[in-house]
Amino acid sequence: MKDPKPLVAIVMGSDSDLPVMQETAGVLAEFKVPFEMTVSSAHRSPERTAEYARKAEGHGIEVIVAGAGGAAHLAGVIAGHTILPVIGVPMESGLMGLDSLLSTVQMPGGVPVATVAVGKAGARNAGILAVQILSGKHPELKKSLRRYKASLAAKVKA
Ligand code: RP5
Repeated sequence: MKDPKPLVAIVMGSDSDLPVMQETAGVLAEFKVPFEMTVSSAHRSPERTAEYARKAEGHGIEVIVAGAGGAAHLAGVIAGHTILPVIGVPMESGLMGLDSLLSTVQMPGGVPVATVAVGKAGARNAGILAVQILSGKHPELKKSLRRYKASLAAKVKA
């Protein structure tokens, strides 16, 4: 993409989430979508998280991807502070990610978090979903998405 300013924010609750959230970053890099990455915790740094979420739109961010594990409230808290679409990635955890999944997906009516699968597959899908959302405003991404879909089918055939 021509715009060098980040369009996607990847936020994670701990740097221990980085190996998983790198999957999201990898997809965005593949699609040449500029992004930024940061660590911010809903529980350990609540003020920083709220401020980051409130200011993201003003900084030009169009989609937020939030990954967290355990009592994973990060995506939901961010969604409470912004009108941007928020994609939640539940980490694998001591409870095989079930705690993270339920904490992320079970949002109250009125505050959606688009929750993807637990772990690396979910983090990768979060990146693809972010590109799909962006393609509404940035139609040049549609061509890349169609090429990507075709590559999936070609791999299955092979
Ligand atoms: C969550 O707690 C983080 O998102 C991470 O998945 C989990 C464990 O964090 P650390 O104790 O490894 O920092 O807030």
